[in-house]
Amino acid sequence: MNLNIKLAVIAAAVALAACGKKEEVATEQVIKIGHVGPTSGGIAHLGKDNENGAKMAIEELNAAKLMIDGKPVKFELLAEDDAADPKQGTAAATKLVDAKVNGVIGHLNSGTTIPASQIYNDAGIPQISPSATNPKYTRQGYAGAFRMVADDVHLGGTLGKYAVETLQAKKVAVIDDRTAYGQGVADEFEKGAKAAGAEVVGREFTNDKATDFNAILTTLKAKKPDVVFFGGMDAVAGPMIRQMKQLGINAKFMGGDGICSSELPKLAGDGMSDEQVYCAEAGGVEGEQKAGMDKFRADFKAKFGADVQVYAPYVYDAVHVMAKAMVNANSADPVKYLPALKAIEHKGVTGNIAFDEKGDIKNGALTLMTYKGGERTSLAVIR
Ligand code: ABU
Repeated sequence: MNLNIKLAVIAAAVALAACGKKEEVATEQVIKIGHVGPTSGGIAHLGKDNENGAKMAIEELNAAKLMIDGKPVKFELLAEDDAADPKQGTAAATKLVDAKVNGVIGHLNSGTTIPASQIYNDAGIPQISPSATNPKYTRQGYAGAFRMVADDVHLGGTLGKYAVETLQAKKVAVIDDRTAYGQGVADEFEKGAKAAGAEVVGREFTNDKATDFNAILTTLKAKKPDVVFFGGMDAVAGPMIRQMKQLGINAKFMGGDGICSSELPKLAGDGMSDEQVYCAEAGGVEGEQKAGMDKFRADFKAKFGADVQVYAPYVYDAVHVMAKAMVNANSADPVKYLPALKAIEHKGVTGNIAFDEKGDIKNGALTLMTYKGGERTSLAVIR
C-alpha cells in the first residue's frame, strides 16, 4: 500500500470514529420523571420538601452518567403542583401523562394520590407515592402503584395503643379534617385506642383549610379528654394546638405523620409545651442505618438551607428506586421496567426497600416522635 492510500485509509477510519461519537451523543436518552406535591397553599412547605428530595436524587443520577440499553441517559424532573386538591391532582396527572413521563413520584396527599393513580394506571405509568398513607391507594389492584411508607392502619392503630398503654389515656377525643388521610387515620386511631381500653368521649370534624377551632375545642373541653387526636396536616394542627392552650385544655395532642413535621412548633406559635405533642412518621431507621439518614439530613440542609420536614428522604429514595429498576431492566419503558420495580431490593437512606404484592413497603416502620424545645425528638422505631 503506497503512502497516499495509507493516509486515505487512516482518514477514513478517523472520520468513521468521529461519526460514531457524534451518533452516541445524538442518541442520549432523556428519561422524564414526574413529581407532584402541593407546592402552593397551606402545606406548600411539605410539598417543597418533597420536591427538593426529588431534585437531589435527579442531580445525583445525572452525575453518575448511567447507561441504559447502551446509551447515556439524562434524567429530567417534571415537577407539578397539585395544591393538595384532588381536582388539581388529576389535572397534574393528566399533564404528566401527556408529557409522556417514564414514571411518577407522588403525590404527597392521599386525597390527590388516589384519584391520580387511576390516570397513571390507565396510561401504564408506574407511580410511587412517598407519603400517601390511606390504605386504599395500594388496594385498587393497580400493578404500577407503590408506596414508600407504612399505611394509616399501622399508623393510627399504633398511636391509639400508645395513647392508652404509654401515655395512660383513659378518655380520648378525636378530630379529623374530612380528607381521605385525616378521616382514615382518625378512624384507625379510634379503633386502636378502644381496643386498648380507652373511652372515646368525643368525635368532631373540621376541614383542611380551617383556622378557627374554638367551637369544637370548647365542646371537647367539657368531656375532659386525656388525649386529643387530630387526623390532618400540620398547617391545621398548629393553630389547633395554640387554641387548645388559649382555652386551657391541658390534654396531650396526638396526630399521624401529617402533623409530624419540623415546622409544627412554628405553626403552633407559643402553644406547644415540651412533650405535649406526640406523632409518628410512617417510616424510620435504626442502628447503623441512622448514619445514612443523618448524612442525608445534613446534605439536604446544606443544599437547600432548610431542615427536612418529613418525607424528602422517602422521595429521594423513591427516585433512586425507580432509576435502579430501569437500570436493572436495561430499559426506561414502563412495560419493561415495571417487573424490575416490583422485584426491587434497595438499601436507601430510609432503610431497606422492597415492595409486597400490593405495592406496599415490606416490613414498614413507624418512628414515634415528640417535641422538646421546639425540635422533633425521636422516641422509638416500631415495626
Ligand atoms: N400521610 C400523611 C400525609 C399524606 C396523606 O396521606 O394525605
